[in-house]
This record gives sequence, C-alpha cells and structure tokens, in this order.
Amino acid sequence: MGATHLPSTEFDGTAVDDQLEAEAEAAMGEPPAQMVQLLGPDGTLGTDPVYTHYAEKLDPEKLRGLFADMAAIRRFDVEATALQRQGQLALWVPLTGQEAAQIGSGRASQPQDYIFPTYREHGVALTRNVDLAELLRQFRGVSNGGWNPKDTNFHLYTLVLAAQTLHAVGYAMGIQRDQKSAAASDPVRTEPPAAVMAYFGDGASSEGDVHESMVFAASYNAPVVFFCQNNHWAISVPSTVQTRIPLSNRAKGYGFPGIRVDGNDVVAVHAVTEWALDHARQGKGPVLIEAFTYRVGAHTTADDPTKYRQSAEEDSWRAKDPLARLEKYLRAEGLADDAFFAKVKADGDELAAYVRRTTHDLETPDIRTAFANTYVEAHPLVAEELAWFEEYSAGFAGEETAGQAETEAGN
Ligand SMILES: Cc1ncc(C[n+]2csc(CCOP(=O)(O)OP(=O)(O)O)c2C)c(N)n1
Ligand SMILES: [Mg+2]
Repeated sequence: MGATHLPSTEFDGTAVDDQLEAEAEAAMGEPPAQMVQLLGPDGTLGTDPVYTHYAEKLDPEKLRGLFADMAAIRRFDVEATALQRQGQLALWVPLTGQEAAQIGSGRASQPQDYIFPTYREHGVALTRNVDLAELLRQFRGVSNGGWNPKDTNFHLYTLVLAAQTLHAVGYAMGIQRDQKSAAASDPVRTEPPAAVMAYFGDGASSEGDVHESMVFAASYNAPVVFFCQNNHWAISVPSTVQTRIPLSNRAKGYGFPGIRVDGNDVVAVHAVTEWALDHARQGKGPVLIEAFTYRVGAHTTADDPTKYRQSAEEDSWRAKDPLARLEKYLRAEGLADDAFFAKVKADGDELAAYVRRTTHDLETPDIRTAFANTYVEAHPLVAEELAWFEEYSAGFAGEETAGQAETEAGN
C-alpha cells in the first residue's frame, strides 16, 4: 500500500527526518547538533576526544556481556509479545530497537544509584537484576507493581508520562542532603556517592513535569541524569512535532550539559552515561542525555504502526540495528565466535521458557486485598464499597460454575 492510501492525520507529511532541526538551527545561527557515535552500523569502532577514554574501559568480556544482555532482552520481548497474543498478558510494551540505549545506560549505573523508569525499560530492569518474570506481573494484571524497588534500586514502572522525572529529582535532592549530613557527622565515611537516573521519552519531553524537574535539578544542582530515549514516536505522533531542535539542546536553557548519543550504539551509550553519572555523583549537577534511537515495533500490543508510518522508515532503522553492529565488531576483532553466539541464543531460549512457565503460574490475587490496603485503618466508605463488590461478585457465582463446566466438557 502506497503513502497516498495512509489515512490522513493532522501530522500528515511530517516524516521523521532532520530537515526541521536543520532549518531551526540555521535560523538561530546554531551549528548543527553533533551526535556521539563510536560503534557505527558497519561494526567499525571510531574515536571521540572525550568518550573514547570511557569506551576503552569496556574489555572484551564486558563487550560480550553487553551483547548477551541485548540478545536476552530482545528474546524476552518476543516471548512477552507472544504471551500477550495468547491471552496470558493484558498488554505488552515492546522495546525492540532500543536495546543498546537501555543496556548501555543501565550497565553504566552502579548498585548505589537509583533508577526511575517509564514503562518500556525492560532492558534497564535486566541490568538491575530485576527478575524479568516479576516484571510481567503488572502486565498480567495481578499486581500494582511487581517487584520491591528497594531490592534493586529500580523503581516501579510509571505510566503517567513524565511524573517520574519529578520523583527522580526529589529523590536526587534527598540523596544530596543525606550525603551532606552523613559527611558532617562522619567525615571518614567511605560509602560511594550515588546518582539518580530518570528515563523518559520524546513525547514525554513535552510534559510540563519535565520542565519543572529540570528547573529544580538545575537550581539545586541535583545529582540526576535525565535519560531521554528519542525513539522518534509518541504512539502516532512523530518526534518532529514535539521539538524543532535536538532535544539534547534543551539542557542549555536550564544551564547544564546536554548530549545527543547514537542510541543504537551500545559502546557510546555506555561511555556517555558513565561520564554523566560520574559528573552527577561528583556534585557537578544534572546532565541530559538524548539517546537517538527508534521503536522498531508497535507502541504496545494494542497499536498498529502501519496506520501512521511508512515501512521504508522502519527498514532504514533496521539497518542501524544495535545487536547486528556489535556482532559484526566482535566477529571482525575475533572477540567472539559461533560457539559464543550459539550459547547466547540457548540462554535466551532458556530465559523465555522460564518467563513463560512463571507467567502461567502467577495466581490471581484475592481482590479483597485491594480494599484492605486502601487505608491503614478501617474506613466506612471502603467497607461500603467492599460490601457492594461482594454482592456484585456473588451475582456471577452460578455463571462461573456453568462456564467451568463448559470448558471442562470442551477439553
Ligand atoms: C500524562 C499522560 N498523558 C498521556 C498518556 C497516554 N500515553 C501513553 S504512552 C504515550 C506516548 C509516549 O511517548 P514517548 O514519551 O515518546 O514514549 P514511548 O512510548 O515512545 O517510549 C501517551 C501519549 C499518559 N500515559 N500519560
Ligand atoms: Mg517515543
């Protein structure tokens, strides 16, 4: 089907390209935005005056680890999508295409750092050792969260766009104060300094919450890294509608560094994030990272991207695939062989089988616990609502039995 058959939207004709950015930069007399890239789509490693120093810390074992992580999370994504299609999950939010942005940044964080994700950061969750099966509890609708953030310093998913950026800055200001008072009471304290990382998308960047968090972060010099994954789409709205200038340039208006990095280059993402977290931990203030990447799949399993974008655009980004370029590099440099890639595949299949088994076993909680946990103490309104719920549920009792009998007979 050609372009002319696509349904028209108010954004019709605004393709994902750099044209608007270039025009806006020229009008302001700004030089074109530079994007940090070390590992190109052809699998060759370039250099950068600042970030090569950080990239050099990635020894062959770490590079193989980054590949294994990206492959694992992509395999997990395929399995979760299948589980949703088979009715085992209510919804799934795929991450395919964004593996390098997530694994590279997550692996650059340290255990004492605290991460605030959106709802798509499954790759970051993996790097923080969140049990990926637990991650599916919310998508199956059996939990309001799924994991205890205190175990991994990986906060619960936030579905209200950008709300977590405010939480992140507040948390970072808390860390700053804790560290100050700890230093005053115990000057020889050796605990490592911590930073906070706040993830959000190109669409969320238009929310007022992001502006407020950046103002506060700058005013209080909070140890926070804003990590924006510009995956070029906010459901059906292209990133060119959210901004005329590179999103990383917005940091200038707040007075802290902004860096655009090739979000499909895991080496560059890792290097830039490590630099930014160091900067924040050393008390030098916030940093904005814009990871230039692409959401290859649908927004969620409830979305159909063929309705609003061209397949040629998707193909052009598939050619920049984050896994393919690292595989090329590892093979060309003799750092990984067929046996390594076969093992990665087998491990992925094992992870998928574990996630599938565990998801099937997740039990539906007693919904009465939701009433019990609304307030600390008993509340007449909650008691009234529970009574209504009990009566309403009782109305289905006969139907359930009949339904079960039918299913059993059908089996
Ligand atoms: C405050 C708020 N407004 C609207 C929505 C509905 N919504 C959910 S995801 C989404 C698009 C977000 O795009 P982006 O920030 O680029 O993140 P991506 O989904 O691309 O990762 C919208 C509008 C919401 N969840 N919260
Ligand atoms: Mg987006």
